[in-house]
Amino acid sequence: MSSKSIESNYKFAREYYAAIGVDSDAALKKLATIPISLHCWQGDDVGGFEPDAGGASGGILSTGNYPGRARTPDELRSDIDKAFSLIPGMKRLNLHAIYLDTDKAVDRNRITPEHFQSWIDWAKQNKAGLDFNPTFFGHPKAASNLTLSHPDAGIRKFWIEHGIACRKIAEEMGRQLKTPSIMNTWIPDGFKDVTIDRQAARRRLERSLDAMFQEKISPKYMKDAVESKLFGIGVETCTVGSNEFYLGYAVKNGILLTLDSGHFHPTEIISDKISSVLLFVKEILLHVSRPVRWDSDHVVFFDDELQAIAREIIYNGVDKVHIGLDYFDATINRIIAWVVGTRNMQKALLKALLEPADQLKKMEKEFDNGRKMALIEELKLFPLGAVYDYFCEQQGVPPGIGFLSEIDKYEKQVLSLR
Ligand code: RNT
Ligand code: ZN
Repeated sequence: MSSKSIESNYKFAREYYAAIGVDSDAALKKLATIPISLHCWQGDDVGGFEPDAGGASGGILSTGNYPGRARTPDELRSDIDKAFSLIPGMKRLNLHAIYLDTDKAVDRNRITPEHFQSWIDWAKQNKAGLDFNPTFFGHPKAASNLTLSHPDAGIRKFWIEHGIACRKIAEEMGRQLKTPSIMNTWIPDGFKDVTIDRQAARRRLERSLDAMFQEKISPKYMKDAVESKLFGIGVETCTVGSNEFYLGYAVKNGILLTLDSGHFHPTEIISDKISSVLLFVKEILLHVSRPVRWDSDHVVFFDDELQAIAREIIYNGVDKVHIGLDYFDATINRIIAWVVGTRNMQKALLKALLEPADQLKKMEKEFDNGRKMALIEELKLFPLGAVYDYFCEQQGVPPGIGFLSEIDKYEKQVLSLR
Protein backbone atom coordinates (compact mmCIF):
# COMPACT_ATOMS: atom_id res chain seq x y z
CA MET A 1 0.00 0.00 0.00
CA SER A 2 1.31 3.47 -0.83
CA SER A 3 2.14 6.02 1.86
CA LYS A 4 -0.62 8.17 0.46
CA SER A 5 -3.28 5.51 0.99
CA ILE A 6 -1.97 4.80 4.49
CA GLU A 7 -2.30 8.47 5.33
CA SER A 8 -5.77 8.85 3.89
CA ASN A 9 -6.90 5.63 5.62
CA TYR A 10 -5.57 7.05 8.86
CA LYS A 11 -7.47 10.31 8.39
CA PHE A 12 -10.63 8.31 7.92
CA ALA A 13 -9.87 6.19 11.01
CA ARG A 14 -9.08 9.26 13.08
CA GLU A 15 -12.61 10.50 12.46
CA TYR A 16 -14.09 7.25 13.74
CA TYR A 17 -12.23 7.60 17.02
CA ALA A 18 -12.79 11.35 17.28
CA ALA A 19 -16.54 10.69 17.06
CA ILE A 20 -16.38 8.81 20.38
CA GLY A 21 -14.07 11.38 21.96
CA VAL A 22 -10.76 9.53 21.43
CA ASP A 23 -7.66 11.33 20.18
CA SER A 24 -5.82 8.82 18.00
CA ASP A 25 -2.79 11.10 17.52
CA ALA A 26 -2.31 11.14 21.30
CA ALA A 27 -2.71 7.35 21.42
CA LEU A 28 0.05 6.90 18.84
CA LYS A 29 2.35 9.27 20.73
CA LYS A 30 1.82 7.24 23.88
CA LEU A 31 2.28 3.91 22.09
CA ALA A 32 5.68 5.04 20.84
CA THR A 33 6.90 5.33 24.45
CA ILE A 34 5.88 1.87 25.70
CA PRO A 35 8.80 -0.57 25.57
CA ILE A 36 8.32 -4.26 24.84
CA SER A 37 11.14 -6.59 25.85
CA LEU A 38 11.84 -9.22 23.19
CA HIS A 39 13.05 -12.54 24.53
CA CYS A 40 16.32 -13.52 22.86
CA TRP A 41 15.55 -17.22 23.33
CA GLN A 42 12.99 -17.39 20.50
CA GLY A 43 15.98 -17.06 18.15
CA ASP A 44 17.72 -20.31 19.06
CA ASP A 45 15.13 -22.47 20.84
CA VAL A 46 16.50 -21.69 24.32
CA GLY A 47 19.89 -23.24 23.50
CA GLY A 48 22.31 -20.53 24.60
CA PHE A 49 26.02 -20.24 23.81
CA GLU A 50 27.79 -22.10 26.56
CA PRO A 51 30.45 -24.29 24.94
CA ASP A 52 28.80 -27.42 26.38
CA ALA A 53 25.27 -26.09 26.02
CA GLY A 54 22.61 -27.93 27.98
CA GLY A 55 19.57 -26.43 26.25
CA ALA A 56 16.13 -26.11 27.73
CA SER A 57 15.30 -28.45 30.60
CA GLY A 58 13.39 -28.37 33.87
CA GLY A 59 10.00 -28.68 32.29
CA ILE A 60 10.37 -26.21 29.44
CA LEU A 61 10.47 -27.55 25.94
CA SER A 62 10.90 -26.09 22.49
CA THR A 63 9.60 -28.31 19.70
CA GLY A 64 10.37 -28.18 15.98
CA ASN A 65 13.43 -27.90 13.77
CA TYR A 66 12.71 -25.12 11.32
CA PRO A 67 15.99 -24.27 9.56
CA GLY A 68 18.01 -21.20 10.48
CA ARG A 69 18.42 -21.34 14.26
CA ALA A 70 21.04 -18.85 15.47
CA ARG A 71 24.20 -20.66 16.57
CA THR A 72 26.41 -17.82 17.75
CA PRO A 73 25.91 -14.45 19.46
CA ASP A 74 26.64 -12.71 16.14
CA GLU A 75 24.00 -14.74 14.31
CA LEU A 76 21.48 -14.08 17.04
CA ARG A 77 22.21 -10.34 17.02
CA SER A 78 21.85 -10.25 13.26
CA ASP A 79 18.46 -11.99 13.52
CA ILE A 80 17.32 -9.63 16.27
CA ASP A 81 18.45 -6.65 14.17
CA LYS A 82 16.20 -7.93 11.41
CA ALA A 83 13.27 -8.39 13.80
CA PHE A 84 13.84 -4.95 15.38
CA SER A 85 13.80 -3.35 11.91
CA LEU A 86 10.31 -4.77 11.34
CA ILE A 87 8.75 -3.80 14.67
CA PRO A 88 7.78 -0.17 15.30
CA GLY A 89 8.09 1.56 18.67
CA MET A 90 10.38 1.09 21.68
CA LYS A 91 12.10 -2.22 22.12
CA ARG A 92 14.25 -3.85 24.77
CA LEU A 93 16.07 -7.16 24.65
CA ASN A 94 15.70 -9.83 27.30
CA LEU A 95 18.80 -12.02 27.72
CA HIS A 96 19.42 -15.21 29.67
CA ALA A 97 22.72 -16.00 31.37
CA ILE A 98 23.42 -18.82 28.88
CA TYR A 99 23.72 -16.22 26.11
CA LEU A 100 27.13 -15.09 27.28
CA ASP A 101 29.65 -14.19 24.58
CA THR A 102 32.94 -15.95 25.27
CA ASP A 103 35.23 -18.61 23.81
CA LYS A 104 36.36 -19.99 27.15
CA ALA A 105 34.20 -22.25 29.25
CA VAL A 106 33.10 -20.50 32.42
CA ASP A 107 30.78 -22.03 34.96
CA ARG A 108 27.59 -20.22 35.82
CA ASN A 109 28.70 -19.04 39.24
CA ARG A 110 31.73 -17.33 37.68
CA ILE A 111 30.13 -15.25 34.95
CA THR A 112 30.81 -11.50 34.97
CA PRO A 113 29.62 -8.39 33.09
CA GLU A 114 32.53 -8.76 30.64
CA HIS A 115 30.91 -11.89 29.26
CA PHE A 116 27.99 -9.68 28.21
CA GLN A 117 29.86 -6.58 27.08
CA SER A 118 29.23 -7.33 23.40
CA TRP A 119 25.49 -7.39 24.12
CA ILE A 120 25.71 -4.13 26.06
CA ASP A 121 27.57 -2.53 23.14
CA TRP A 122 24.94 -3.85 20.74
CA ALA A 123 22.19 -2.42 22.96
CA LYS A 124 23.91 0.98 23.06
CA GLN A 125 24.02 1.08 19.28
CA ASN A 126 20.37 0.11 19.08
CA LYS A 127 19.27 2.45 21.87
CA ALA A 128 17.61 -0.53 23.55
CA GLY A 129 17.55 -1.43 27.23
CA LEU A 130 18.56 -4.91 28.34
CA ASP A 131 16.73 -7.20 30.74
CA PHE A 132 18.29 -10.29 32.23
CA ASN A 133 17.63 -13.76 33.64
CA PRO A 134 19.81 -16.16 35.58
CA THR A 135 19.63 -19.62 33.97
CA PHE A 136 18.72 -22.31 36.48
CA PHE A 137 18.22 -25.08 33.89
CA GLY A 138 20.23 -26.93 31.23
CA HIS A 139 23.08 -27.70 33.65
CA PRO A 140 24.36 -30.84 35.41
CA LYS A 141 23.66 -29.23 38.79
CA ALA A 142 20.00 -28.86 37.78
CA ALA A 143 19.64 -32.47 36.64
CA SER A 144 17.38 -33.41 39.54
CA ASN A 145 15.07 -30.46 38.76
CA LEU A 146 16.05 -28.88 42.05
CA THR A 147 18.34 -25.83 42.29
CA LEU A 148 17.79 -23.15 44.94
CA SER A 149 15.60 -25.56 46.91
CA HIS A 150 17.91 -28.58 46.60
CA PRO A 151 18.42 -30.49 49.87
CA ASP A 152 22.20 -30.40 49.28
CA ALA A 153 23.68 -27.16 50.65
CA GLY A 154 26.55 -27.30 48.13
CA ILE A 155 24.18 -27.29 45.17
CA ARG A 156 22.12 -24.50 46.68
CA LYS A 157 25.32 -22.49 47.21
CA PHE A 158 26.30 -22.90 43.55
CA TRP A 159 22.95 -21.57 42.38
CA ILE A 160 22.93 -18.74 44.93
CA GLU A 161 26.33 -17.70 43.58
CA HIS A 162 24.91 -17.83 40.06
CA GLY A 163 22.04 -15.56 41.10
CA ILE A 164 24.43 -13.11 42.75
CA ALA A 165 26.69 -13.06 39.68
CA CYS A 166 23.66 -12.36 37.49
CA ARG A 167 22.48 -9.47 39.65
CA LYS A 168 25.88 -7.83 39.18
CA ILE A 169 25.60 -8.33 35.42
CA ALA A 170 22.11 -6.82 35.36
CA GLU A 171 23.36 -3.90 37.47
CA GLU A 172 26.17 -3.24 35.00
CA MET A 173 23.74 -3.41 32.07
CA GLY A 174 21.54 -0.82 33.75
CA ARG A 175 24.49 1.39 34.62
CA GLN A 176 25.91 1.46 31.10
CA LEU A 177 22.58 1.70 29.32
CA LYS A 178 21.02 4.20 31.75
CA THR A 179 17.82 2.23 32.08
CA PRO A 180 17.22 -0.34 34.83
CA SER A 181 17.56 -3.96 33.83
CA ILE A 182 14.74 -6.15 35.13
CA MET A 183 16.24 -9.41 36.35
CA ASN A 184 13.73 -12.21 36.42
CA THR A 185 14.33 -15.27 38.53
CA TRP A 186 12.59 -18.42 37.41
CA ILE A 187 13.68 -21.83 38.68
CA PRO A 188 12.39 -25.18 37.50
CA ASP A 189 12.33 -26.69 40.99
CA GLY A 190 9.65 -29.25 41.52
CA PHE A 191 8.65 -32.87 42.01
CA LYS A 192 7.27 -35.37 39.56
CA ASP A 193 5.13 -37.36 41.92
CA VAL A 194 3.73 -37.54 45.39
CA THR A 195 5.54 -34.93 47.48
CA ILE A 196 5.56 -35.20 51.24
CA ASP A 197 7.52 -32.30 52.64
CA ARG A 198 6.55 -29.41 50.41
CA GLN A 199 7.21 -26.83 53.04
CA ALA A 200 10.80 -27.97 53.64
CA ALA A 201 11.58 -27.31 49.98
CA ARG A 202 9.83 -23.95 50.09
CA ARG A 203 11.67 -22.96 53.26
CA ARG A 204 14.97 -23.80 51.52
CA LEU A 205 13.93 -21.72 48.52
CA GLU A 206 13.05 -18.77 50.73
CA ARG A 207 16.44 -18.90 52.45
CA SER A 208 18.32 -19.22 49.16
CA LEU A 209 16.49 -16.25 47.70
CA ASP A 210 17.22 -14.21 50.83
CA ALA A 211 20.92 -14.97 50.37
CA MET A 212 20.80 -14.20 46.66
CA PHE A 213 18.99 -10.87 47.13
CA GLN A 214 20.90 -9.84 50.25
CA GLU A 215 22.99 -7.13 48.63
CA LYS A 216 20.97 -4.01 48.01
CA ILE A 217 21.41 -2.74 44.46
CA SER A 218 20.03 0.59 43.30
CA PRO A 219 16.75 0.30 41.37
CA LYS A 220 18.28 2.90 39.07
CA TYR A 221 20.33 0.04 37.64
CA MET A 222 18.43 -3.19 38.23
CA LYS A 223 15.21 -4.53 39.69
CA ASP A 224 14.53 -8.07 40.90
CA ALA A 225 11.47 -10.02 39.83
CA VAL A 226 10.36 -13.56 40.73
CA GLU A 227 8.29 -15.81 38.47
CA SER A 228 5.90 -18.46 39.71
CA LYS A 229 4.66 -21.53 37.91
CA LEU A 230 2.01 -24.18 38.27
CA PHE A 231 3.75 -27.21 36.80
CA GLY A 232 6.25 -28.33 34.19
CA ILE A 233 6.92 -31.50 32.24
CA GLY A 234 8.59 -33.90 34.64
CA VAL A 235 7.60 -31.80 37.64
CA GLU A 236 3.86 -32.22 37.47
CA THR A 237 2.96 -32.68 41.10
CA CYS A 238 4.63 -29.88 43.02
CA THR A 239 6.31 -26.68 41.91
CA VAL A 240 8.31 -25.19 44.76
CA GLY A 241 8.05 -21.62 43.44
CA SER A 242 4.26 -21.54 43.24
CA ASN A 243 2.10 -18.45 42.81
CA GLU A 244 1.35 -18.18 46.53
CA PHE A 245 5.03 -18.58 47.35
CA TYR A 246 6.25 -15.81 45.08
CA LEU A 247 3.35 -13.45 45.64
CA GLY A 248 4.10 -13.64 49.35
CA TYR A 249 7.83 -13.35 48.75
CA ALA A 250 7.51 -10.32 46.48
CA VAL A 251 5.16 -8.51 48.86
CA LYS A 252 7.30 -9.25 51.91
CA ASN A 253 10.55 -8.21 50.24
CA GLY A 254 9.35 -5.31 48.10
CA ILE A 255 10.43 -6.82 44.78
CA LEU A 256 8.60 -7.36 41.50
CA LEU A 257 6.30 -10.28 40.76
CA THR A 258 6.39 -11.82 37.29
CA LEU A 259 3.13 -13.07 35.82
CA ASP A 260 3.57 -15.50 32.91
CA SER A 261 0.33 -16.11 31.02
CA GLY A 262 1.17 -19.81 30.62
CA HIS A 263 1.78 -20.51 34.28
CA PHE A 264 -1.72 -20.99 35.62
CA HIS A 265 -4.62 -23.39 35.25
CA PRO A 266 -5.92 -23.43 31.65
CA THR A 267 -8.90 -21.18 32.34
CA GLU A 268 -7.08 -18.93 34.82
CA ILE A 269 -6.02 -15.63 33.27
CA ILE A 270 -3.35 -13.16 34.29
CA SER A 271 -5.30 -10.11 33.06
CA ASP A 272 -7.44 -10.35 36.18
CA LYS A 273 -4.41 -10.56 38.48
CA ILE A 274 -2.65 -7.34 37.46
CA SER A 275 -4.93 -4.88 39.30
CA SER A 276 -4.85 -6.94 42.51
CA VAL A 277 -1.14 -7.57 42.57
CA LEU A 278 -0.40 -3.90 41.93
CA LEU A 279 -2.14 -2.99 45.20
CA PHE A 280 0.58 -4.87 47.05
CA VAL A 281 3.74 -4.74 44.89
CA LYS A 282 4.91 -1.53 43.23
CA GLU A 283 5.71 -2.96 39.82
CA ILE A 284 5.26 -6.20 37.97
CA LEU A 285 6.86 -7.95 35.03
CA LEU A 286 4.75 -9.78 32.48
CA HIS A 287 5.81 -12.78 30.47
CA VAL A 288 3.25 -12.61 27.73
CA SER A 289 2.88 -16.04 26.17
CA ARG A 290 0.12 -18.22 24.74
CA PRO A 291 -0.57 -21.53 26.38
CA VAL A 292 -2.35 -24.11 24.21
CA ARG A 293 -3.74 -26.72 26.62
CA TRP A 294 -0.58 -26.42 28.71
CA ASP A 295 2.37 -24.03 29.12
CA SER A 296 3.27 -24.58 25.47
CA ASP A 297 4.74 -21.13 24.78
CA HIS A 298 3.08 -20.54 21.40
CA VAL A 299 3.48 -17.21 19.58
CA VAL A 300 1.27 -14.52 21.10
CA PHE A 301 -1.99 -14.00 19.18
CA PHE A 302 -4.25 -10.96 19.08
CA ASP A 303 -6.84 -12.81 21.12
CA ASP A 304 -9.25 -11.81 23.87
CA GLU A 305 -6.80 -12.43 26.70
CA LEU A 306 -4.05 -10.41 25.05
CA GLN A 307 -6.49 -7.52 24.64
CA ALA A 308 -7.56 -7.87 28.27
CA ILE A 309 -3.92 -7.86 29.41
CA ALA A 310 -3.21 -4.74 27.34
CA ARG A 311 -6.22 -2.94 28.78
CA GLU A 312 -4.99 -3.69 32.30
CA ILE A 313 -1.52 -2.39 31.42
CA ILE A 314 -2.94 0.86 30.08
CA TYR A 315 -5.55 1.36 32.81
CA ASN A 316 -3.19 0.47 35.69
CA GLY A 317 -0.21 2.46 34.39
CA VAL A 318 2.50 1.56 31.90
CA ASP A 319 5.14 2.72 34.38
CA LYS A 320 4.16 -0.11 36.75
CA VAL A 321 3.97 -2.98 34.29
CA HIS A 322 7.08 -4.11 32.44
CA ILE A 323 6.15 -6.00 29.29
CA GLY A 324 8.23 -9.01 28.37
CA LEU A 325 7.41 -11.77 25.90
CA ASP A 326 8.07 -15.43 26.56
CA TYR A 327 7.45 -18.01 23.87
CA PHE A 328 9.60 -20.25 21.72
CA ASP A 329 8.24 -21.94 18.64
CA ALA A 330 10.86 -23.83 16.61
CA THR A 331 8.41 -25.04 13.93
CA ILE A 332 8.25 -21.69 12.11
CA ASN A 333 10.63 -18.98 10.92
CA ARG A 334 11.88 -17.54 14.20
CA ILE A 335 11.95 -13.95 13.00
CA ILE A 336 8.31 -14.19 11.96
CA ALA A 337 7.62 -15.52 15.46
CA TRP A 338 9.22 -12.46 17.07
CA VAL A 339 7.68 -9.95 14.68
CA VAL A 340 4.13 -11.30 14.77
CA GLY A 341 4.06 -11.79 18.56
CA THR A 342 5.52 -8.39 19.34
CA ARG A 343 3.36 -6.54 16.85
CA ASN A 344 0.31 -8.30 18.31
CA MET A 345 1.26 -7.10 21.78
CA GLN A 346 1.59 -3.60 20.40
CA LYS A 347 -1.70 -3.73 18.51
CA ALA A 348 -3.44 -4.80 21.71
CA LEU A 349 -1.86 -1.85 23.56
CA LEU A 350 -3.02 0.46 20.80
CA LYS A 351 -6.54 -0.94 20.96
CA ALA A 352 -6.63 -0.22 24.69
CA LEU A 353 -5.23 3.29 24.15
CA LEU A 354 -8.02 3.93 21.65
CA GLU A 355 -10.79 3.16 24.13
CA PRO A 356 -12.78 6.07 25.60
CA ALA A 357 -11.56 5.14 29.07
CA ASP A 358 -13.25 7.91 31.07
CA GLN A 359 -16.57 7.36 29.37
CA LEU A 360 -16.44 3.59 29.96
CA LYS A 361 -15.46 4.01 33.61
CA LYS A 362 -18.31 6.46 34.15
CA MET A 363 -20.81 4.06 32.57
CA GLU A 364 -19.58 1.27 34.81
CA LYS A 365 -19.81 3.41 37.93
CA GLU A 366 -23.35 4.42 37.04
CA PHE A 367 -24.40 0.81 36.30
CA ASP A 368 -25.01 1.76 32.67
CA ASN A 369 -23.79 -1.66 31.64
CA GLY A 370 -25.90 -2.15 28.52
CA ARG A 371 -24.47 0.99 26.90
CA LYS A 372 -20.97 0.07 28.06
CA MET A 373 -21.31 -3.33 26.42
CA ALA A 374 -22.68 -1.84 23.20
CA LEU A 375 -19.76 0.57 22.94
CA ILE A 376 -17.14 -2.08 23.65
CA GLU A 377 -18.66 -4.39 21.06
CA GLU A 378 -18.87 -1.60 18.48
CA LEU A 379 -15.19 -0.77 19.05
CA LYS A 380 -14.26 -4.24 17.83
CA LEU A 381 -15.05 -3.17 14.27
CA PHE A 382 -13.34 0.22 14.45
CA PRO A 383 -10.46 0.71 11.97
CA LEU A 384 -7.63 -0.19 14.35
CA GLY A 385 -5.56 -1.64 11.49
CA ALA A 386 -5.45 1.70 9.70
CA VAL A 387 -4.13 3.38 12.85
CA TYR A 388 -1.49 0.68 13.36
CA ASP A 389 -0.39 0.88 9.71
CA TYR A 390 0.06 4.62 10.14
CA PHE A 391 2.13 3.99 13.27
CA CYS A 392 4.39 1.66 11.22
CA GLU A 393 4.68 4.30 8.53
CA GLN A 394 5.55 6.99 11.10
CA GLN A 395 8.21 4.72 12.55
CA GLY A 396 9.73 3.74 9.21
CA VAL A 397 8.69 0.09 9.45
CA PRO A 398 6.70 -1.84 6.81
CA PRO A 399 2.94 -1.63 7.44
CA GLY A 400 0.59 -4.60 7.09
CA ILE A 401 2.31 -7.85 6.17
CA GLY A 402 5.02 -5.92 4.33
CA PHE A 403 7.46 -7.42 6.82
CA LEU A 404 7.07 -10.84 5.20
CA SER A 405 8.93 -9.95 2.00
CA GLU A 406 11.82 -8.60 4.10
CA ILE A 407 11.94 -11.85 6.05
CA ASP A 408 11.75 -13.86 2.81
CA LYS A 409 14.88 -12.10 1.57
CA TYR A 410 16.68 -12.62 4.85
CA GLU A 411 15.72 -16.27 4.90
CA LYS A 412 17.12 -16.79 1.41
CA GLN A 413 20.29 -14.80 1.93
CA VAL A 414 21.12 -15.65 5.53
CA LEU A 415 19.04 -18.23 7.37
CA SER A 416 19.01 -20.91 4.68
CA LEU A 417 22.82 -20.86 4.52
CA ARG A 418 23.21 -21.88 8.15
C1 RNT B 1 9.50 -21.19 32.18
C2 RNT B 1 9.42 -19.73 32.39
C3 RNT B 1 10.66 -18.95 32.06
C4 RNT B 1 11.34 -19.39 30.78
C5 RNT B 1 12.44 -18.47 30.30
C6 RNT B 1 13.30 -19.11 29.29
O1 RNT B 1 8.30 -21.82 32.25
O2 RNT B 1 8.34 -19.20 31.71
O3 RNT B 1 10.38 -17.61 32.07
O4 RNT B 1 10.42 -19.54 29.74
O5 RNT B 1 13.14 -17.99 31.38
ZN1 ZN C 1 8.15 -17.06 31.67
